Amino acid sequence: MAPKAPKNSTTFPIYVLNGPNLNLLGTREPEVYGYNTLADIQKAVTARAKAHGLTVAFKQSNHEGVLVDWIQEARIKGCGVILNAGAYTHTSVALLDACRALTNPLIEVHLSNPYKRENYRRRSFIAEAADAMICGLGAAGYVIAVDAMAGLLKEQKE
Ligand code: CA2
Repeated sequence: MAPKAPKNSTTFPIYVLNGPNLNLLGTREPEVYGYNTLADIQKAVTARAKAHGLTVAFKQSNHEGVLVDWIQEARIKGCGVILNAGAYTHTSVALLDACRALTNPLIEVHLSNPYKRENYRRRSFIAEAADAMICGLGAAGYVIAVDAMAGLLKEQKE
C-alpha cells in the first residue's frame, strides 16, 4: 500500500523546487527575471514560511530526473510543494506524472508571465496537476506562494 502523505506541516517542510537555469537568476536577463538571485529568493521564502510556523526545503536542479526524485520525496516527507519547473514546465510529462502522485498541495510558480511570451511557453504540463499557479510577479510570487500554501495547509487541518 502506498505510504500516506503527512499532513503535519509543523513537522514536514514545504518543498520549494526550482528547475533548469534558475541557478543563473540575477546574472542575466534581469528585464525578464528580475535582479534577485535564487539565494535571495530562498532567504525571503524561508523567512515568510517561518512567520507562518513552517519550514522549507529549498532546492534547484538542472536535471529532470533529480526533480522527479524530489517531487517523489516531497510526497512522503513534505507538507506541500511550490514548483518552478523552469523550461521543463512546457515539456515534461515525467514531472507531470510525479506531480499527479502528490497528495499534498502543489503551487506552480513562474517569475515571468509565460502567457506574455513565446507561444511555446503557453503550455504548462505542471498546471494539469497544480492547485494554483502564480506568475508574472517576479520573486514576490514565491513569497505569495508561501502565504497561499499556509492557507491551503490550514484548510486541510480544519
Ligand atoms: O518565468 C519563469 O519562472 C520560468 O519558469 C523561467 C524559465 C522559463 O523557461 C519558463 O518559461 C518561465 C527559465 C529560467 C531561466 O532562468 C534564467 C535566469 C537568468 C539567466 C538565464 C536564465
